[in-house]
Order: sequence, then C-alpha cells, then structure tokens
Amino acid sequence: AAIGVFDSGVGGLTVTREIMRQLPNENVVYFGDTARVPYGSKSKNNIIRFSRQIIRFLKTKNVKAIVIACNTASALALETVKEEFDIPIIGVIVPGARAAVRETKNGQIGVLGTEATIKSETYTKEIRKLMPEAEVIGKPCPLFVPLVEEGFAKHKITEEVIDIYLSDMRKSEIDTLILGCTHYPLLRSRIMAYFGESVHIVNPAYETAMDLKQILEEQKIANTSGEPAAYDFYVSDAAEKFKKFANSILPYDVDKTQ
Ligand code: DGN
Repeated sequence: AAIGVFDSGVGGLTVTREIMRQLPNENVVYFGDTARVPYGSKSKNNIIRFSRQIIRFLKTKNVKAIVIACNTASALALETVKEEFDIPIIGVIVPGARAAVRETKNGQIGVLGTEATIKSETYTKEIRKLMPEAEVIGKPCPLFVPLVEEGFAKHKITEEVIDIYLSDMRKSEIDTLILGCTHYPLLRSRIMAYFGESVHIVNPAYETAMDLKQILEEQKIANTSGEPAAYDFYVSDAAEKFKKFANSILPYDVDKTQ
C-alpha cells in the first residue's frame, strides 16, 4: 500500500519531497489537479467536491493514508472529507500551526497563503486552539504561485513582488512566519532574506511529513518491507510541464515511472 498525496497541481511536490526524505520506505501515489488549478480562487463547495473526487481516485490505487498537500484544500475540505473515508487523512495546516506555536516567543505569527486559505482563517483558528492569545496576521500572495511555476524564483521581479506583498508585514512585530501555500517553500530563501534573522520561517510540508510518520507508526501501517519505494504520479492535464517541474525539485527522476 502507498501514501496518497494530492494537490491542486505541482505545488504538492514540495510535500512529496519531504515525504521522500523523511519516509524513504513509503510508496507514494501523487495526484496533481493541473486541469483545475488554481484552487486558491475557488469556492469551498468546489474545493470539497474536487478533493472528494481525488480521494476516491487515490483509493483505487491501494492507498493506506492520504496527505492533502494543498493548503487551500486542507483549509476548506479536510474537515469534511476526513469524516467520509475510512483511512487516515491529514492536511498541512494543523502541523504548520503547531510548529509556529512551538517557535514563536512573542505570539505574533504571520501566515502567507492563497486568497481562499487566508479568508478561511483556518491557520488562525488552529493556532488559537493551541495559543489563545496569539495574534495572527494573514496575507494572500497569489502571484507567488505563477512566479514559481514560471521558474522565476530567483528572478529580480520576485524581489519586487515580495516587497509589494510583505512590506507591511515586515514592519509588524511577527517573529514567526508560516509559508502556508505549497509553492512558497520554493521562495524560502528569498523570503528569509527579506525578513532577516529575527523571523523564524515555518515550512508546513516538513512538519506534515513528520506527522505522517508518527501516524503510520501509531497505526502500525508503516512499510517495513525494506524494498525500495515506488513513486507514481498522475495529473489531470499538462503532463509534460508537470514532469519538468517535478524533475527540477524532486530527488527522483519522474520519467522512471512512465
Ligand atoms: N496548492 C495551493 C495551496 O497550497 O494553497 C496553491 C496553488 C493554488 O491552487 N492556487
């Protein structure tokens, strides 16, 4: 059996990369909904509907647990779909919120994400469950997604967009910042340089892989066969573009699965 991972497109590969690093024995079946990306501007009903369809598809691939790698789908659909299926389903928001609460010293936390993620205030709610007095400042940064997908992470235009979106937040007192969208970890060093060392950056992808590991161990469903892991990738459109992106960020050649 495998771990099912899904996202609105390519971004969830940042989560897959962490799973490959931290759980090298686990098989992964990835689904990227490249035909319907972005989710960040869609309604809750549609995001739930898409997530349900994808989970049903992944269940036909013999998965034992599912990771919703997409922050937007985690924010809007996890609560609903978790109740509808009989395997563990985890998202990226609870692990990200927990890490931020662990890191912050002054309780002032910034969250970057899509419009839908920020508007849902799911990060804020999860942070406040653990730290009721926390102050959370959210900021949607939708342009970061196409910049990363165009390969502009290191381009100077990205510097300008970072400044436009984040100059107010930089003036605030936050000491911890959550990269609450799958693509943003690929801008990590730029965002880190922009805020300087006083701000701790949280990558929910890293924390999610750690949570997954714990769940697999607790439920005694971790793969202990010792065989090399197998990786399968499915997309709903634009397979060539996906492959190129995947090969640029994964420690694995996606062509091998063809
Ligand atoms: N995968 C989405 C997220 O993490 O929120 C970003 C891409 C999108 O659908 N806009």
